[in-house]
Amino acid sequence: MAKKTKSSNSSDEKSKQLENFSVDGKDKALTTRQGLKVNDTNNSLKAGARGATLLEDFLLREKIHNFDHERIPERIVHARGSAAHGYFELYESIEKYSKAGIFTDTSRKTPVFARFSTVAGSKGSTDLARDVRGFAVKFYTQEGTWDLVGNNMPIFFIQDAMKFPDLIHSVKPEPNNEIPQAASAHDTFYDFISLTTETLHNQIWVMSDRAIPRSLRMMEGFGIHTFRLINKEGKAHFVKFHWKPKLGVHSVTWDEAVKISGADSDFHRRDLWDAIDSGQFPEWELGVQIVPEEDEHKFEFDLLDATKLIPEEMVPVQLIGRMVLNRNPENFFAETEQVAFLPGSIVPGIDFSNDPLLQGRLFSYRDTQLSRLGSHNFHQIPINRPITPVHNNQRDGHMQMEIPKGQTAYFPNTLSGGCPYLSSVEEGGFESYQERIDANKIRTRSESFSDHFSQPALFYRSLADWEKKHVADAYSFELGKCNHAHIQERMLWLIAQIDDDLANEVAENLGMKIPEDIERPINQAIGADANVADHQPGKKKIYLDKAPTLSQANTKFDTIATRKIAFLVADGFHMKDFDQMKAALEKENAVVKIIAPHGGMVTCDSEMEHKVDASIMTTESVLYDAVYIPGGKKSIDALMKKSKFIKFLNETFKHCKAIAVDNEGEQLLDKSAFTEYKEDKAIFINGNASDFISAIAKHRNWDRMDKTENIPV
Ligand code: HDD
Repeated sequence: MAKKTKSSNSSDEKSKQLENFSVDGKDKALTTRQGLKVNDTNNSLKAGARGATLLEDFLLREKIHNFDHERIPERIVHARGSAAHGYFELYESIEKYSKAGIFTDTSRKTPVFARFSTVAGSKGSTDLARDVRGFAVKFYTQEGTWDLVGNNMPIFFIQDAMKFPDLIHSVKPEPNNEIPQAASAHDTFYDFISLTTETLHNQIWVMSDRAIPRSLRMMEGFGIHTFRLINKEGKAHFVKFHWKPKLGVHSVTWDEAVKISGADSDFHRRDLWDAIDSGQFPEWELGVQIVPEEDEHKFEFDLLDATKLIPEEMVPVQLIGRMVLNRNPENFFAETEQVAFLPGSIVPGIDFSNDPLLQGRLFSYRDTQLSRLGSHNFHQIPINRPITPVHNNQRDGHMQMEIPKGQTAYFPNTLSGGCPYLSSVEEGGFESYQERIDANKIRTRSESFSDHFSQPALFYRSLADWEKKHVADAYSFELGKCNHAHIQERMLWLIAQIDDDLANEVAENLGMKIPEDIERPINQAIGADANVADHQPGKKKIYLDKAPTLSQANTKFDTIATRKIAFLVADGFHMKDFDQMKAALEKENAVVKIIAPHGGMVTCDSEMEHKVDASIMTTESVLYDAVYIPGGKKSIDALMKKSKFIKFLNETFKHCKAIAVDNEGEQLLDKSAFTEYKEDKAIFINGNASDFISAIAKHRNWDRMDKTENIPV
């Protein structure tokens, strides 16, 4: 679809609404919560300077009392998250599919609040855990709030919400010893996975690089479920939602993830905050895959099965608008911690499908907010308020913030003129899609959900060789952490249903054999026993040989904007080299960071001082996308004296990143563990900046992988 050209509304009603609730203590007197001005918040009231503290000290009691109750229960999943405000704007109306204002009115800039999260880890765990990432977007539309609560992977582990507690209990720390934190590499998870084979598709995605994103700004988002779009005539189309990041889809290696978690467990949170703070606003395009209802059963998989994706090669993603995140929260707790997303929050023009996973979610989110936010009035918390008027007869309860007027709290009524009144569909009143259902009440799993292997196999076949290697390494790490051989063996057999080479490589790394068969039925949990033999490559169930759009090798590599480039310097570095490279990189909106043997200032060969961004003692190579070393004998001699600079270089090489050096900088390469590989195509010695920039834009030079095995870091 053509990009929108005309300018959009600048009014951001949500920011204005939040401003009404914002409090700023700048140039204000300190007070109690009762508004009483305080003249001493440093000492408790005592019976004499050295006497006992007095119970009457209401200032002490209020301050400590409040402090004691500042924490609320963390989210039961997705506890660790980071969020930002922004807007969504439509390129062109898709009114033939949906009557939703957000999908028909191109003059709007709809305020949004997006929260990204890991799933398994506690609130204080690390950003770079190997995990799915939550991708939740709250659209404050003029017809009410729409919450699109997705993930960064297009499918989910399970098909029926009934299995969610089991899935989460299996991946969270084990109940006897609360180990491990923020990790799926343990027995209970793979015990459950190997007995519930519908999980294998999302599970292999978690073994891929998708689970360790370079940045929250460099990952896709998916609504996962099949939803419905409803147009003005009441006609429905099935739809799947996609978020396509402007910066492409890029990941770190597992070795980087392990080290980043130690060097900066807030890596993603800081990256998102800094990008917005510096005006490098993260951006995604919203895409839709549209399926006419009459085509519902044309696929080899069931659209209601959340463990299946629709390959873009079968139904293209139409890009219909963009989301730009351009404002950091004012207060983490008030906004990011208290935001409550509800998949059940929809607007006219959008509706649900009978996906059993979605159906269960429609209950759970509202329910969980009660224990998390403490009141059914959580929607009155500023960040959760719609920008549209709220009038109904729902009343009272803890923390009721509004003062309803009038004598009635019921409908119908005469005493309030029948108000708040009902709205017709034409006036914007919501009408559920009238889907015809002709079935018996039954507790079962649809036979159409029983293919658990074709799509994981398709995903794996579609990966580039370097991605496949990362999957094999990930399985070897994860299953290597399991202590029960029978669980490892089950998993090896199941992986062999996806790909023999993969299973053989993992089995070799585990020092195990792939069993001939495993105890059946596999799916004790759901009774079905998907006959895996049907799903070997080449068998009837395979509908695509490959789906190239699933591979990160086919993402965008057209920018180095916001990439962080480490400049390794010491006193006496060549100003000319430094200036030229810095100017070239910053012209492309990359971020240059000066790393020196010490903090404070570092002086170049023109006797000018430069502020050091990080001393080598406080930073690691894994926090940067590439390295540059300007010349200057004195500087290079000083760097050579610190082994950590050599380690920094060796790791940068090992992680297949670009390296550029000028003049005497080459001497540092000569001290590295990869001197024999100086001809590598992503190493530039007195090269030109544009080649270095192109190499950085390629994210990693994966051709180098076979040379990195012996790099000792
Ligand atoms: Fe969920 C939170 C995404 C399945 C029940 N979920 C939560 C969040 C995201 C998702 C992004 C964090 C929202 C935030 O930032 O506050 N969840 C998903 C996706 C799913 C999914 C994409 C499958 C397609 N979830 C799922 C199921 C259930 C839940 C099947 C229950 C039956 N999810 C919850 C929850 C959470 C939640 C327990 C915990 C915190 C919250 O709701 O607000 O209700």
